[in-house]
Amino acid sequence: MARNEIKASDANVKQDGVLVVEKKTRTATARPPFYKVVLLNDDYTPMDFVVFILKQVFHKQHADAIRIMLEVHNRGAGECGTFTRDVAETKVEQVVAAARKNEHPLQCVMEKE
Ligand code: TYC
Repeated sequence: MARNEIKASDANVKQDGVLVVEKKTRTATARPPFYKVVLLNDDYTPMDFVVFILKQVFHKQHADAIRIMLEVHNRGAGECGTFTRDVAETKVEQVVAAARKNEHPLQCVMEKE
């Protein structure tokens, strides 16, 4: 709808023959952008470590952690969750920090939805 078009829901009243349009205030809040956090496969990071990360950082149940780890292993990448930008950045940093501390090459990235 064009910006200045009068909506049926606007409260329209005539005062002295003049149409007065009382615009409804917008109440809907815009959804903040969300980011997918994605784990990438490599040939060296142990499967157990990836499962540990999925449980520790992404709060996955054991069965879900195994399923996501195998998806990454078989397909090359897999989604760990969707978060606001700050939370996604923190998760990526936590994964990469834990991986480097344990000398694993595991990569984790975020993608705008
Ligand atoms: N491909 C790894 C292996 O065979 C396992 C792995 C899974 C690595 C998921 C990274 O994000 C990953 N040990």
